[in-house]
Amino acid sequence: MTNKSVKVDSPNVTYTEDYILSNYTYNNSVVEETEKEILIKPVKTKYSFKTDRRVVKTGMMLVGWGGSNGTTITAGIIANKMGINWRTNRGINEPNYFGSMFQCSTVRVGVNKEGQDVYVPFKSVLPSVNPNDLVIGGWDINKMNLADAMERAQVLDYDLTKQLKPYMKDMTPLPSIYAPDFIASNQSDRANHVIQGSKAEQLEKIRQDIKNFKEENKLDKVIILWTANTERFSAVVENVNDTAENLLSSIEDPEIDEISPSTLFAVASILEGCTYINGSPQNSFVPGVIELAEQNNVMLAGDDFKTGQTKFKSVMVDFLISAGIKPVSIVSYNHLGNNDGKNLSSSRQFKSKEISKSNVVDDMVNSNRILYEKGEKPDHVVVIKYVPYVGDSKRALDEYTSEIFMGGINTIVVHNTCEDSLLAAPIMIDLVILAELCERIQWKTEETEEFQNFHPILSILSYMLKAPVVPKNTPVINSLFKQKSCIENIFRACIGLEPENNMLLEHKTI
Ligand code: NAI
Ligand code: DG6
Repeated sequence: MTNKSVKVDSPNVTYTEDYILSNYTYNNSVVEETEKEILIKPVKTKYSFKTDRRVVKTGMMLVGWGGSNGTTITAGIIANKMGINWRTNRGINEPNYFGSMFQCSTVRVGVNKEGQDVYVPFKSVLPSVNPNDLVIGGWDINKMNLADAMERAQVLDYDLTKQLKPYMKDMTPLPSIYAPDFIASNQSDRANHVIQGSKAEQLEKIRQDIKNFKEENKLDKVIILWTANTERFSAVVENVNDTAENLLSSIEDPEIDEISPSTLFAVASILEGCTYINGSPQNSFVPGVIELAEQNNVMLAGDDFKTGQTKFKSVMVDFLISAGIKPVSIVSYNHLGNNDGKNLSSSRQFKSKEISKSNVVDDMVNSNRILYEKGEKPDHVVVIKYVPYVGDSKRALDEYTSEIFMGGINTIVVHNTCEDSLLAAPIMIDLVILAELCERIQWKTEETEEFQNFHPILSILSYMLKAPVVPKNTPVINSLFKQKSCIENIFRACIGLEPENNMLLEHKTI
């Protein structure tokens, strides 16, 4: 598929040198429910979208850069940028971005004169950063250089790592914040590269690191992504981390321990005006962080990359329930042998992951009062076991048991084997590229005078996240189909196109 530019010819869309301006009517319905009826009234809201077309030099800083995900995303981007091919028993491989929904999926934009559907790369709908152009840096509590760390992770083929080593040997993570109470004790031998000092000094050091990275690489913006170990949940404590003001003063208070490294990174990012993404399950975004982001109008997205088992689940359960079938038991078992698995073999860190992997069908269950009574849920169990031998090659086994027609029981069993980090790396790329793009989109309605950004909590990125954080009092969407439609249709609105409705009426009214 060629990389042609996409342009919409419509009175509702204007292309200037710097912006794409679109007028868009959002159709929704307001529902009133009485004892006798459900009354649905269609409503229209007129939106204007303004997308900045200027794609600027962007940096991506990874917390946990020396880990399996951190080294794999770095290696993958370098291999793509340098066009490095490598040999395996099956022949010559070329680098690609498979697994990146934005880089490698397509969008239907209409029909041609012959009545055939026309698809364009999703990434061509709006101007975006090419992942090859991302400048990469980051932190790790372990000081190993990225070339050796890539070998330690044992994710990529031997011939590829051999060719990549010269590009990565001089990449060394910056020292990071280590708080032993937040990650598993089995990680302590990795912590040989840590920032000393009080929380306030650590925060200041991270802020300075971001400033230096930006300046040294002449970057216009930086996005920070947590791909370090899963931490235990932080307690949300009144007067400690419940408001932005309390959180900032707790950071200054040496007596207060309940501020996790990931929360400190989020605060540093916000204060430096950088979007922060949480790829792990812990609650880095305590209420004080969210308030601080809102006050500073800096974007946040989280929690926990949705890569394999959960992505499949958010398709499978959506399919079953929307087919009128009732899942009653979901058992998800997985074993893996990488450092993530080792960290998760500790109960408090496992708990964080268990929570993010367990709430992922709630919206689908709650959408169907024919199958489920209010409050009723399928049994849902998540098991994770650490088996060092299998390394990054995670084995995931799922059993879905459902009630079907006339008392029948249907059991579906799925077994998935895959390198976990090869699933995660393209999702991390999507998160960064799409977050950067979202920073350049503004909207207004007839009621609002000024253009403004999306809400700082970027729920639009839910597709890539297991436990999407959303603005207060707004729904959490886990269904993968709805999540994909959300991104696609918002981007279509930015170029004045209607949502994809799949009606294909032109083929049904001949
Ligand atoms: P990993 O254990 O290989 O890498 C984590 C890195 O973080 C290590 O190099 C460690 O030294 C470093 N680290 C720990 N605490 C740190 C801190 N405070 N500051 C800086 N660095 C620190 O783990 P992996 O496989 O790369 O996964 C990373 C995270 O992504 C984990 O939390 C995992 O649960 C999460 N995740 C991974 C998915 C996958 O498919 N690989 C999917 C969803 C989430
Ligand atoms: C074992 O569950 C380790 C975890 O880090 C997962 O591999 C990771 O969260 C991916 O989970 P999922 O459910 O998206 O495949």
